[in-house]
Amino acid sequence: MKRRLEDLAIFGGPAAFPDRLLVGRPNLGDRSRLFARLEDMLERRWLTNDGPYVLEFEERLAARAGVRHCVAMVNATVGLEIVARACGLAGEVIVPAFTFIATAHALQWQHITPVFCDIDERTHNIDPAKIEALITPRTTGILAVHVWGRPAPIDELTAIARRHGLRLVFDSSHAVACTWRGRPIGGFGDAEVFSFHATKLLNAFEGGAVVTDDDALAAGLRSMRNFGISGYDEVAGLGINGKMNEASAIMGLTCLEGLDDFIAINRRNYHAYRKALAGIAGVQYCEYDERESCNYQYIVLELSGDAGLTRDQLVKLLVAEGVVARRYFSPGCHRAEPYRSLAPGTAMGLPVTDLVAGRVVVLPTGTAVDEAAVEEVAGLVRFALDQGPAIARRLGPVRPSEVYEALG
Ligand code: T4K
Repeated sequence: MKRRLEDLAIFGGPAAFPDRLLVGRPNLGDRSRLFARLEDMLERRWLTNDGPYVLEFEERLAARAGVRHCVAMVNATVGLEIVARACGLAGEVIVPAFTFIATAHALQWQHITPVFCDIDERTHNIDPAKIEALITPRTTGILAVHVWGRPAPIDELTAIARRHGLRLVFDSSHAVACTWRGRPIGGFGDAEVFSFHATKLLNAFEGGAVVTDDDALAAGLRSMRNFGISGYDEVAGLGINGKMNEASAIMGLTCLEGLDDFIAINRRNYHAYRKALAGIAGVQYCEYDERESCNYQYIVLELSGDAGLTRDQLVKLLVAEGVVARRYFSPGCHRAEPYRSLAPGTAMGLPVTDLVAGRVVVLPTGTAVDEAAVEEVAGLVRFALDQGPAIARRLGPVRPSEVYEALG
């Protein structure tokens, strides 16, 4: 435990985590099950293209999400691109800027303009009250995000989409195993897209899936995912290669079996952090609604102006200690290229996104993080903020580009 400023690594003390504690360490399932399935895959010599493990993964995911169709993809970004095509999205699509850049890129990559909407300061999700002013004759849909796995305002979004004849798709990358009003995320809007990237609750090394109850849409997704091929030597339309391979499905299936354990560990860490960080001036802890199923995959702090340190000062200090906290999602997509150059005006119009993006700190959790580590990280945060003004004076201002300099 650090007691004096000199104990802090940023001022020459030893790092609390010399081996580094990272956000996003993968959750790994049972290795023997994984290897047995991989052996079986090799025996079969069937490695991709609708193999038996992909089909099993799709079936289990569809059942868990309570939907008729699950179409596994190579990753969520390609899933978003394919669902955008299959839904006929074109022109402009309304999307929050407070999200991972993939949400916006999936549209722009297909020459669909992402029209950035501001967020709700309390939920970090798209603000439905600001959507209708952004609708133009070119608008074809809304792509909302369940940020941190906390459901987007589903009722309001559904009503707006209906009223204006828009498609509604959810980027549900964060929301595997979460519910809204007791119903699993996955069954809302026209379709939802999950990510199974290594850093996600459920990982398939890389992977994603589009889930939907719409039979025609599912058929379109399956076709587009496989070059539009409709049979031996027959191509029915335009498509791309969005297929998940068998090794990914095997990892996904194995992690699916461990999912409840992963969530229990995340939940334990969430509560341990909440207890250890309670009552620090200027710090707000991002809470989950425990009347719902939550996956607790993101531990998010928000630092306000009276925290004593700026967000970037705190993250730099943590990085020096070996705690590689992250600033998801800073800056908002509207301030990243190409959007900053394409539509410089939007930067002025997203004050809440800018505010939240300037405050957030994501701390490490997951199965690689035990309670002792949580205690230590929370102790560092508490010490740093208790000593905020003294540290800030000694550290001086920290520019965004300096925060991760120590990592090389
Ligand atoms: N929509 C949303 C809302 C998303 O959050 C994401 C992905 C997507 C769409 C797109 O989904 P995919 O197409 O990827 O399926 C990471 C992930 O790469 C990205 O998938 C994820 N969001 C995002 C939130 O985080 P970076 O740029 O932060 O990655 P990187 O390399 O810095 O790694 C993150 C942390 O995880 C580091 O602390 C290192 C650690 N890590 C990473 C990997 C890959 C490991 O410990 N082991 C690993 O194998 O984007």
